[in-house]
Amino acid sequence: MAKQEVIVPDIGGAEGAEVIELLVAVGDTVEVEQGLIVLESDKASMEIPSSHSGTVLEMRVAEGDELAEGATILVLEVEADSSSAEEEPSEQGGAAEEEAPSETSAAAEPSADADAAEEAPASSSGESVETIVPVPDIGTDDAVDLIEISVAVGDQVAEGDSLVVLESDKASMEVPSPSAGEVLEILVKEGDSVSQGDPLLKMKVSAAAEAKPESQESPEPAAATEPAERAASAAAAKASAPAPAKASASASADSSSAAANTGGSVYAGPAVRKMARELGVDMQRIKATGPRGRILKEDLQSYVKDALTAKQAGVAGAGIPPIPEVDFSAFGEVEVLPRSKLDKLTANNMQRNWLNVPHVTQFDEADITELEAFRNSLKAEAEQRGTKLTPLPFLLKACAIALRDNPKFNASLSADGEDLVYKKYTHIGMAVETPAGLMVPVIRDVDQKTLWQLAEEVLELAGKARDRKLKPAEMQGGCFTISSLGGIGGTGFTPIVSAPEVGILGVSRAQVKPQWDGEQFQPRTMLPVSLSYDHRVINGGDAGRFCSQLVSLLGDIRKLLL
Ligand code: CAO
Repeated sequence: MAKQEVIVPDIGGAEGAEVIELLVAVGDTVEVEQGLIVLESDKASMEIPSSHSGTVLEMRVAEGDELAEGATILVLEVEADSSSAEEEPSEQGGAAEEEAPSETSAAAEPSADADAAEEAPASSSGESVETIVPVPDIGTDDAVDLIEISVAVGDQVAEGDSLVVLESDKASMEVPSPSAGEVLEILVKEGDSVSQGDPLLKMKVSAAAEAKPESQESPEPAAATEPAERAASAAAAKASAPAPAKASASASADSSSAAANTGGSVYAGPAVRKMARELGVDMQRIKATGPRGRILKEDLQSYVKDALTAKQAGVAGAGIPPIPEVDFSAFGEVEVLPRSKLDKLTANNMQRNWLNVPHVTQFDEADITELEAFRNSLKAEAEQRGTKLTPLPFLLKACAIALRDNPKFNASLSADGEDLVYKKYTHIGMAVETPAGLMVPVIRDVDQKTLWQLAEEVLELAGKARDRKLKPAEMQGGCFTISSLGGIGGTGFTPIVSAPEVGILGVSRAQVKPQWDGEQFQPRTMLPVSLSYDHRVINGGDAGRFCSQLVSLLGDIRKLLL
């Protein structure tokens, strides 16, 4: 057994490529050519394969690190005669010796480029020359698909601007312009299969710009190439080919791996992926408009713009697609009336609560036959008192007791979701329908009030709501809400929790129904109740107990005294 460092091979001159994914961990057994990490520069994403087989002893990199050629990725424990991706006899000598030789780099292989690159005559002024930009070294001899042409004839491009996008089954990469200039002719079309050295397009570039890369990029003697060829070589060298060297010829730029960080198998170039990751955008949500479903930079930009606009309008939800706009007048006469402020506020609150709270609704029926008999017996007294005794005060009283005995229903989640805030008071909101919209005044300390006090307060607050005389304080501090449609009708409904409260009771219209008493059916007045709750806080069992107790209290109002 021996230790073997695995290093970043020649990655086409991409300086400071970022580690975006670790594909192995300490203890893993890896094979030769198995992907170890995914690197991404602003031009390409690439999977770096292992040069040896063995067991990972030590990871030397972490996600987010910036690596250059030669950096150690990890240390393997290898068999003494471990196979490697390279055939150099000197590989066992250590990391430096494993490094793929650079003779296969684009700039060092003038022949392929030279074959492809037409020599172009210099312009009459001598200041600019025509040159052919070929497919650079793309780390494989196989043909790859040309999936996007990013420029048009006549475009002025800057050095480094993307000219075309190539994609193999393992990599997608942009071919940048070797220098500033004008696109004269496009020699390929989308969907073509191209190989290293194939001509892509003809450009007019300044002679000075063309001369620059020669000294910087090409190790070849100047005499070996004419200016146009040198420009082509420079293009290849600069085109951030992901894997020009032998060791990295199989170093696939695995776009799907990169995609995993931003949302699975999406079809996009590395620059777009990088931008999406920086912005924290899940790429699977982006509508692609590029060829073959490719996500373009413009698609990402319009996604972000839409998200921001929707957020400002308060309708973003969780990235939920908007409801399409319809021209209703196309189908008949319409009248458009502005919504009240209250309506719009309620709509926003409802949507916020609906989207934030995982709702469950528990249904039950209370036998309120005795309650109704008692309530009817008090009608005259209610009138004398100048009030009205509906089922609602009984419901308030019963809920106060159920809240006391099931304290989770009287709690709220803390803002960070870490704690539950148990309230030691029992303030219950009551939904009131008004011409202006829905209002929810809050009756305070329900547990401490008599039925008559509650009846008076229901009447008073409902009246104030309808007259729009409620003060803000009278609508704040609720722990729980009752929404009673009993006076209106219906057999059941699912109310929306008013977060940060965690429960709301819906009350529907009582009906006389046959109930089996063990021997025969009896006509009983049954009150349907529906308890919606925040399932982040309340479990089904909690809700079942709350409802059972409520039904039991309403079924025998003597228990309200206990
Ligand atoms: N079953 C049968 N009858 C019922 C009942 C029920 N569950 N609840 C009330 N009633 C009866 C009352 O006893 C009253 O009858 P009488 O006049 O013969 O006594 C009649 O229905 C009307 O009651 P009410 O609605 O005036 O009084 P209330 O105390 O029941 O309710 C209030 C008060 C303010 C809650 C109610 O008027 C209201 O606005 N409800 C609408 C709430 C709402 O819109 N919820 C939906 C919110 S989400 O969109």
